[in-house]
Amino acid sequence: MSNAQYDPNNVFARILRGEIPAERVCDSKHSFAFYDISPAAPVHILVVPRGAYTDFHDFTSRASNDEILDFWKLVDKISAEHSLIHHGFRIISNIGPDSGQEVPHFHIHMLGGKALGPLLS
Ligand code: D5M
Repeated sequence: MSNAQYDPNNVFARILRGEIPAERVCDSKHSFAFYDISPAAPVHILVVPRGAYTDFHDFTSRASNDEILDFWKLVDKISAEHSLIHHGFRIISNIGPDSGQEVPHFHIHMLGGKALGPLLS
C-alpha cells in the first residue's frame, strides 16, 4: 500500500538508505536503531521501521504484523542488552503537529542512563 504523504527525503529515510551516517545500535529485518544526534539523556536511542511510515498511527494501521512485531521485539532486545538502561528507561513517540514531531518517519525515543524525573518537568 502506498503512502502519498510520506517524504522519502526525510533524514531517517536517508539514514536507512545509507546516504548519511548514523551511529548504529542494532538492527533487525524490518527495523533499525541508532543514537540520537542531540541526546536528551545519557542514553538516547531512536528506533525506526525500515518501511515508509510517517508516524505511530500510520505504522500501526499500515504495517504488517511481522513488521510491528519485529519493531517492538527490537525495542525489547535493546532494553535487555543495553547495559546503561538496566535501571529503566522511557519510551516517547512524537505524533503529529502538537507533539513537535520533527522527522516525519515513525520513530520512538528510548531515554535512560539516569533517573529521568517527572515526564513533564
Ligand atoms: O525527534 C527527532 C529526533 O531526531 C531529534 O531528537 C533529533 C534526531 N535527529 C535528527 N537528525 C538526526 C541524525 N542525522 N542522526 C541522529 N538523530 C537525528 P522528533 O520526535 O521527530 O521530534
